[in-house]
Amino acid sequence: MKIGLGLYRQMLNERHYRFAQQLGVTHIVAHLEDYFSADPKLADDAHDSSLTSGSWGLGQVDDWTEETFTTLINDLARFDLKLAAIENFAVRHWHDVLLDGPKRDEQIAHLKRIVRAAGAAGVPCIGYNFSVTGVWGWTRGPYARGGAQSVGFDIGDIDPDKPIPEGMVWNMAYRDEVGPDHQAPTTHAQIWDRYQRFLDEMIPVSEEAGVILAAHPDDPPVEALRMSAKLINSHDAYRRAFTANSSTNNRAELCLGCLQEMADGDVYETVEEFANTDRIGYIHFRNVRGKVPNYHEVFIDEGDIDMARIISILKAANYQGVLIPDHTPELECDAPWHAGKAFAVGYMKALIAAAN
Ligand SMILES: [Mn+2]
Repeated sequence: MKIGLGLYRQMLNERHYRFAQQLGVTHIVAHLEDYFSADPKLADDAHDSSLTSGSWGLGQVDDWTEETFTTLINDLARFDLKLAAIENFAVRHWHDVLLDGPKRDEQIAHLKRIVRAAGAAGVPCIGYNFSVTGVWGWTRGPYARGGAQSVGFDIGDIDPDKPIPEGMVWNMAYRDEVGPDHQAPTTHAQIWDRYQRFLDEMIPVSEEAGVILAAHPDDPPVEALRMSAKLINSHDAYRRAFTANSSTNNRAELCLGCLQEMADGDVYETVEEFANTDRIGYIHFRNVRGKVPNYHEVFIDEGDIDMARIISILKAANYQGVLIPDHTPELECDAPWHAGKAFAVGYMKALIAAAN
């Protein structure tokens, strides 16, 4: 088992590589796009000025080429860090794959070029979230220990059927003007058909390129939001994703928080099953209290999941992959993002050391 740190695009700089190295993590999961405008949790992080300062970084990434990936891998190597995965395609890469729009085939061809470039550079894994709504519907409040600000999902606090304006996916505009009309609803059958075609075309390329494709579950894992059906919103839906394409290049970006939030299933049984069948790309290691339709994200050591039990299951399955801390509640200090990650990583290191 290895511990990594997820870094957003504006954190891909020397300062954050040193931070990771000082925490004792060995791997980085990198986001190459800026999601700060879309995600309320990240929008708050963006106000933490300690995130953006650094002497150099990857800079603006317009296209994802072999050179982009090689530059990142070489930068990390200077700090004895390895790239575990790229997390998420950009919305501009694949909005019509998600929506079955007119540019769908063109965008699939581009995604294939990205996967081949990643493979040529030595990127082992790309995580993705096959979702029309993206992360939407959270509320914020003092949900974690000591009143720490965190995110939650409370179905009574939102309008779950609020329509998506045309021109948006994942809370982000993919063209200059959005609306005035609303996007057509996406049914359960439609999202699974789109996903099946995505797997059919992408997994063979991922095998040739030697790049694992790892699916994050829906967050929040409800049936539908904004009139768009969710794809991986239950333990059984995750299993169905692997039945849809049996290649072991088809894996999970296994988010323990989302798994626990799901209405069905047992998080320990599912983790054991996926670890023993080579279905884990990498793991988002976080904790939560409650399930859909009402739950709160909490500190790693206060939620419903027994994190030590998860580590012992992974150890028994001889899991050799990477775990990264995922969202954390904000610790009240000048650098809430860094403090939250440092607390989670320290806790993870201790759990692994104790298991060994
Ligand atoms: Mn996650």
